[in-house]
Amino acid sequence: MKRNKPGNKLGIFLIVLIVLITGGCAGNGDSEVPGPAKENTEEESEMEAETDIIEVEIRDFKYIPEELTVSVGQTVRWTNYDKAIHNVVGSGLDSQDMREGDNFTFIFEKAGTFDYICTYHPWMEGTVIVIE
Ligand code: CU1
Repeated sequence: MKRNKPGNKLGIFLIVLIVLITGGCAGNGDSEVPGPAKENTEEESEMEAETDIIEVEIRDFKYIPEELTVSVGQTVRWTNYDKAIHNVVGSGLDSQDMREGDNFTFIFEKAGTFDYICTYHPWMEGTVIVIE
């Protein structure tokens, strides 16, 4: 019998040691539950609807629509479709002269009622009501 080979003894010892070590480690590894890697995908929508431009036509010596309700922060754009010169003046608005095809934009940043006229044709009246 050749049972006492030092190399064999050492080999078995090492195998047992490795099994114990890796077994223990594997157990720990399995029990480790990684937390859900949730990424915050909250969309920062720019509220495009709030920034849409509201159109007012100046046509046949009238503002169309004559009365308009918008929210604070919205933009109104007047466009002159008449051959005649018009303007939009009053309540802090002053478009200067608008020839055919010209437009004037204004951002309403405060709530309130904004009455305006055309200084060339003062019977032309318009109102923008701005709400919060
Ligand atoms: Cu006018």
